Amino acid sequence: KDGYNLWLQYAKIESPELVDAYRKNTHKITLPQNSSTTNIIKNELTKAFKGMLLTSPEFSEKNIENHNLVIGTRDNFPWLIELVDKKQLDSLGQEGFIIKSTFFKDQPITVITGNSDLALLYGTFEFLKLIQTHKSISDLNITSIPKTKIRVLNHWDNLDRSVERGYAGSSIWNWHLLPDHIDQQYLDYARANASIGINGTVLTNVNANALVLTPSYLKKAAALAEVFRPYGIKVYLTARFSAPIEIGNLKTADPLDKNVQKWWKEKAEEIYSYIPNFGGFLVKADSEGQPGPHNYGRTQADGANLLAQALKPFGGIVMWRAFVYSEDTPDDRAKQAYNEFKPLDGKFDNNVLVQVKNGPIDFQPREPVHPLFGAMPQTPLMMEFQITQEYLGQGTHLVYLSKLYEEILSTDINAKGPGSTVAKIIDGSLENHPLSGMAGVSNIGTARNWTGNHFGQANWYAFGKLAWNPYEKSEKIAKDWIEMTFSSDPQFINTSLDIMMESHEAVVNYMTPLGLHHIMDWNHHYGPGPWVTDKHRDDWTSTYYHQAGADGIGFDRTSSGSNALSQYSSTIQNQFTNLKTCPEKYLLWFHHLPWSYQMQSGKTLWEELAFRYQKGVDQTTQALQQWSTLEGKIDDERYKHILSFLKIQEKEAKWWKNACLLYFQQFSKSPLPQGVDDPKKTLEDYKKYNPQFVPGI
Ligand code: BDP
Repeated sequence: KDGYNLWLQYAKIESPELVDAYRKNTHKITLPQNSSTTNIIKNELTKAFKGMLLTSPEFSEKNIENHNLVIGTRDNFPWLIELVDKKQLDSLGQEGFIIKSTFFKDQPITVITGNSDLALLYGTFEFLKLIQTHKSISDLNITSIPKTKIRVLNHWDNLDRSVERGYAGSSIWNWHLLPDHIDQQYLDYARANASIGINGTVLTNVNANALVLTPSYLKKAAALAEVFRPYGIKVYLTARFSAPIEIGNLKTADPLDKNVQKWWKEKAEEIYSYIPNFGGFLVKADSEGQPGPHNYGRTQADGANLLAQALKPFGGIVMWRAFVYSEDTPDDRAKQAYNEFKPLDGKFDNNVLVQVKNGPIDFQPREPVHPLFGAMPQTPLMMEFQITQEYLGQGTHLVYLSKLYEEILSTDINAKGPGSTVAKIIDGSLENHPLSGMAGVSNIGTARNWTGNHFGQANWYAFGKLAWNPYEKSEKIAKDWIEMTFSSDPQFINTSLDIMMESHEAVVNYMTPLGLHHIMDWNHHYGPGPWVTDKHRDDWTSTYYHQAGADGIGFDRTSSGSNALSQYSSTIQNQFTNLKTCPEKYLLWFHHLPWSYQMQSGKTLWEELAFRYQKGVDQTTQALQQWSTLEGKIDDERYKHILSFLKIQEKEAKWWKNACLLYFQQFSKSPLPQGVDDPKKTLEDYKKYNPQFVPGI
């Protein structure tokens, strides 16, 4: 019970009635062995039923008489066409599946079908989830088709096995021992991802090292690709734009240079000779020191198309990141990606997706939606969420990120009238794009439980579920996850669910309430640092973002300020410009307001800010108390691990609250309102704390 098995615990089911019902429906399984994927299905079912039902099902490849679970494609069982409508089957594509309770010659059976072995694997995991969550399996009629095509993890893993913004140990890719040694963890990784529908992995950091494109590393990547293939997972690599210079001995990486184009074409051919099902490239260019087309006076489209053309003959794609901003540009950082990319709409090749972070700055605890969503109708836009909690307490704080993801996906950006949600943009349905996708910056490392914090697993799980179906609800996802991972005890489920569902609002409250952002400490991004100022880049300081002074606080992004609001649809512009209709959660993102400004609650802005910080602390205290009531409900190992992390979180929530309030109080010059606890230390004390040493607050 160390968490290694993630949500695939397959814990023994205690209720004899349930066990009986499940056994009746699963003890004889028909499953043709076509491929390594069907072999994986067989092993999964064996493992699952042994764990949950203490049985070993009987398998047959063909025989259906007296069998009760039939798993196969139309090619395996031509009679399926009579049970499942042909049109319906056709609509499933290669990954969708159907699970249906039906009859075979008067004999009740459950059928799991689809158009590929991978679809059968996905269907099997869904079927097992029903049993893991103690649902009835006697009257099923489920059709599930992924809404997005490319569902990838982005590993920010370096070749030396360090992980940029990783808080769960080292990289799981052991480059030193690859390709000769295939670690069991690679298989377990692929299995876990397949169980939630993830179908791709970018192995390397966006701050890329060109060496990964050299033959010795390609052989290693190929070994991983081979392990992942039966699980439906493609390997992608990050491409360093200057690779033709660094590993190709060319003098330039100019995208319009014939030799550069030739170099990438040959490189693509070489990669495919090692990895026949290679997915393509992810690229960070012209950003934070990474080279890119700007170096040659070219556009982002010139850069992306260079790689797209090289990959095209092999069916590969380019995920070109929109995270482009520069200290040399005088404009508000929040506006720069839009300024750069919007004019290029329609200029990208059709195997390019532009990958956009959920918000316009950088994975803050809360950001409004990125203005590029809805602004590039001719270009497939891919969502980039961060699963690793760079700005949200990293490895220690319990934050269920699905709420953040859902908030963004369900935002109506009104690009084509009401109902134009971000989900519809990223699944391609709003503009009928055949390509679509969602990327999640991975939180996985060598930690025994994969993610450091046990609840970090929920964010990996939820990302997969939302990539498959961006309309799914966080609460449902969390409930399933808790039950699959921990326990079916109703008190356990309800209490953990409460903690998870509150957790995102809590972290926003104790870190960056009311639309504040980017006020974390320098470089490590862990604790508070509203005082960070005077660095070599203004747009990496806190004072640039909060603008606190005697006159008030907040970044004016209306027409009297940076006018970032002009990048949104007129509906959003009007709503957010007007102080009466701007949601308070985004208030200081868009407005600079006096400390005495009256909030909806009737309190002044200063008082409200103080109360929000206090509320965040109180929410962590409550989570800790709630968790304490669960002792004995699950194994001690995970219970205690989580308990100690919640204690750290409570302490650090106080650190955030005290440091930020004391800092802002210098400008508001008002006392803390009643009900807000007095800090025990001075601002100077809090400034000295660092993540390695946070004393009692
Ligand atoms: C920021 C991280 C930095 C990443 C960058 C990116 O601080 O480490 O390289 O994003 O997304 O959040 O490229």
